Amino acid sequence: MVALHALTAAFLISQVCASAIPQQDVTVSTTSSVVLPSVAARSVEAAAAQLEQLSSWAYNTSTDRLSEAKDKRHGCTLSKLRIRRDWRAFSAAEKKDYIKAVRCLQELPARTPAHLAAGAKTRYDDFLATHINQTLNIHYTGTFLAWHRYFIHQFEEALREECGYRGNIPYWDWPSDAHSLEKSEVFDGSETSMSGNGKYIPNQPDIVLTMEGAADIYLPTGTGGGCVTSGPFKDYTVNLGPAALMMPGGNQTAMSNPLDYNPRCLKRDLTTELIQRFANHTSVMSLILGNNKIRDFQLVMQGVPGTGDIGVHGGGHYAMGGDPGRDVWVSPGDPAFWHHHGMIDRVWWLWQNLDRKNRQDAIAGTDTFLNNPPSPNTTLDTMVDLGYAKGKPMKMRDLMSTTAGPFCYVYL
Ligand SMILES: *[C@@H]1O[C@H](CO)[C@@H](O)[C@H](O)[C@H]1NC(C)=O
Ligand SMILES: *[C@@H]1O[C@H](CO)[C@@H](O)[C@H](O)[C@H]1NC(C)=O
Ligand SMILES: *[C@@H]1O[C@H](CO)[C@@H](O)[C@H](O)[C@H]1NC(C)=O
Ligand SMILES: *[C@@H]1O[C@H](CO)[C@@H](O)[C@H](O)[C@H]1NC(C)=O
Ligand SMILES: *[C@@H]1O[C@H](CO)[C@@H](O)[C@H](O)[C@H]1NC(C)=O
Ligand SMILES: [Cu+2]
Repeated sequence: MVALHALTAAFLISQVCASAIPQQDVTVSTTSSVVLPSVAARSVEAAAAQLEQLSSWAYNTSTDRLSEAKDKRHGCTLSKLRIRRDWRAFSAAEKKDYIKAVRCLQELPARTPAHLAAGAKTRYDDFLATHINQTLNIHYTGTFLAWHRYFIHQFEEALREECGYRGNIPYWDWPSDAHSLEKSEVFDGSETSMSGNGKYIPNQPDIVLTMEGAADIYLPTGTGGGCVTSGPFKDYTVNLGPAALMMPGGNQTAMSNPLDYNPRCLKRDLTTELIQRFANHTSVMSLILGNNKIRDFQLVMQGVPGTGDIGVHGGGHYAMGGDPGRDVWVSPGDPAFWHHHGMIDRVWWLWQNLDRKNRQDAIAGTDTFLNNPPSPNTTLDTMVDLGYAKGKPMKMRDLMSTTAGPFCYVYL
């Protein structure tokens, strides 16, 4: 296995040009007369309206293309098209079906051989083990977006094929929760949430993300910190990790082998401020409209090292807080991971739709975390392999479109 402890984020900064990324306008050619925004609105309300418009436009163009048979490769047709929706748009019964299926995966036996990951006990853990095993090859790489697109798709397939789920995976619309994560339908602790906050631990010092050659990033702690106390995942155990868990006060915790068995409660530390700071409506719109090149788009989304910004991707993860929310490697161990990455995938989809010709197959980066150690450029022929989680190894080329098969979904 790769050197797990290499990820202190300390060695990373030297690899990246941390200079400001120019904000450019997007020119959009559309058959309809709709005028799309080209610059993110500074007010949160106006940016929210922009996101709504863009979302509606992307949905319309995607479905129009399908009805015109432009995307019918591998048999994706309008009648087969799946529609992924905001968790808020799920009915209570739909939410319960999804939660039931996730819990089912957490009870089915693992397929990962014990000698490869002794801690993988359940089918859910198979996904977690794959993510831990490949962390340094799927973040800050050319594969980041497509790998996670395939990963959540296969998770959805597992829910459907192995647990009888009939719906689609949801997304968590972070910016709409920027006023209060405690009241978010994803995290409110009710029977229809992904469980709520951790038990409150007072006086927790900040989280500190350290990077050599760059100022430390201080992230506030939240309103929880301990074990999750309510909702469907109250008694769920996280079996693997930690690998690089950021602790209040600046320490990191890790197992010598994070694939070993280490059962413990799910901890959360809901931190609304991190959504306000890094994943508000303006952040989302400026990410989408201000970055024409895939290199910039994916880097800004994950946080440009050295700028103090952790991006919408980091914002969502650290806002859940706790264990494994603050551990990049083990983050799929939090059952809200899939909601978060649904939104990540949606934002990429929105960005791609603005200029399909140039963005559909755009890839930048290499196969290693910030190209450390140096590795080949990622290309459309690079293989993505989810190990014992689910699905065959796939070429990047087949993971770039959500509607050209094998995928057949859009976001609403
Ligand atoms: C998308 O289509 C619907 C229904 O035809 C229409 O009401 C809406 O305005 C369209 N959205 C955009 C942004 O064009
Ligand atoms: C981890 O990755 C290696 C190299 O690709 C692979 O041989 C091994 O089976 C993987 N282990 C798990 C648990 O997926
Ligand atoms: C961090 O770890 C050191 C060494 O184990 C320990 O002395 C210190 O108390 C820890 N700090 C916090 C805030 O937990
Ligand atoms: C929204 O997020 C951006 C960073 O993405 C930040 O600069 C800005 O201050 C945030 N806005 C508010 C109102 O917090
Ligand atoms: C890899 O990508 C970089 C940046 O686009 C480019 O300069 C370089 O020539 C590429 N290397 C190879 C071997 O294609
Ligand atoms: Cu990941």
